[in-house]
Amino acid sequence: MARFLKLRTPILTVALMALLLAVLSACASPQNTFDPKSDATDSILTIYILVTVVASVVGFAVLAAMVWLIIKFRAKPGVPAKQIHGNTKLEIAWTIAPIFILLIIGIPTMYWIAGTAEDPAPNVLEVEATGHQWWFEFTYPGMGLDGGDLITANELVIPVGRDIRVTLYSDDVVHSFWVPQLVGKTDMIPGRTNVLQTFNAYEPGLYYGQCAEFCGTAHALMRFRVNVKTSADFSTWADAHNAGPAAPEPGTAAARGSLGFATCSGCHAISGTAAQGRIGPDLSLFGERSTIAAGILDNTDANLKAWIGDVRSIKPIPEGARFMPTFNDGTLDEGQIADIAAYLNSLTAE
Ligand code: HEC
Ligand SMILES: [Cu+2]
Repeated sequence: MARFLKLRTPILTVALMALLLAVLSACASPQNTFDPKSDATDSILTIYILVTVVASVVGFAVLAAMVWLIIKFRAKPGVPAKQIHGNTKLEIAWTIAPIFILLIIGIPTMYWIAGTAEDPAPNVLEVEATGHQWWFEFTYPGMGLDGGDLITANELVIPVGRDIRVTLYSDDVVHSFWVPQLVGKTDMIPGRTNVLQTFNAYEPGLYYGQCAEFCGTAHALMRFRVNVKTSADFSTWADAHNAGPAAPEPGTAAARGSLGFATCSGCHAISGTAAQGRIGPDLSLFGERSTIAAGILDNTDANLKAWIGDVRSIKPIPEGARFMPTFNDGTLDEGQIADIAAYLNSLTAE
């Protein structure tokens, strides 16, 4: 029994670890940095593997030497300990060996770091990303109507196979821009312009991004998506964004909602319409978005209605003029909220 008690802790630990392994290995891993989907994250992974392999070799070598020394020079009854003072050969060896090890790590690392400063391809797509408490805004200079800005929010849409260069700004506090599978991670600092390493996405898809610098109460809920499209789909999206929505059919929920949206247009813009507010996220082509509320909820009718009704039930947003007000306090009734939701979801590229 006593023996079993002694054994219990290690057995429990091993069982727990096995359970964790089983549970975690079933996870979908949209933020897995071991599964890079761009040239930028590919080189980050290469450096990571190189450093890990070298560090493991050094670690095991030191451990093995230690075990060997402990056994060889253990206390033996009747044998007095040998007194040793210095060993020039050994000292030269353990000075030179680390120099080589650091060169093995340092040269390739420097090579890739220099690569991040290389000029991008001439057809590079320039995007500006601005961090707000607690959402992301994306501006494509020159791609909007009449050579103006095309602006979207919380879903960065980019073409596959083309160099992308993102310039980073912040509107309030320090945020950080991170898309683990595509590019990472650079701070967005108020009053300072940072430029993200140029990256080139390998495949179309939806990639997870998030703010990686604590920025206030809703920091953990400040996410976004990168929607990588084929170049044809990217152009279709940009054209539809600029063209603005077709007028909704009279008498439908969407038509009523388009009128009700006047309540919101002081803060939100929908290109091609009278709504041109810039305090909150641009909602053009909102029906194309996969998520709402800065990437935390799927874009479903129920979630959208809940968000419009009471944002504070979803995000800890302080009461204040610059944030979205609560609307189910009598400002809008359920029917009006449903109509506005229908209108927003009718904003698609077709
Ligand atoms: C006082 C300004 C203000 C008003 C008025 C306002 N909003 Fe917002 N809205 C915001 C801000 C700021 C955010 C970003 C909040 C966040 O995600 O942290 C936001 C976010 C949203 C989002 C999520 C957008 C996204 O990209 O995930 C939707 C949808 C939305 N608002 C709809 C509405 C509707 C519909 C109305 C009118 C009934 C409205 N808003 C009125 C400021 C406003
Ligand atoms: Cu942030």
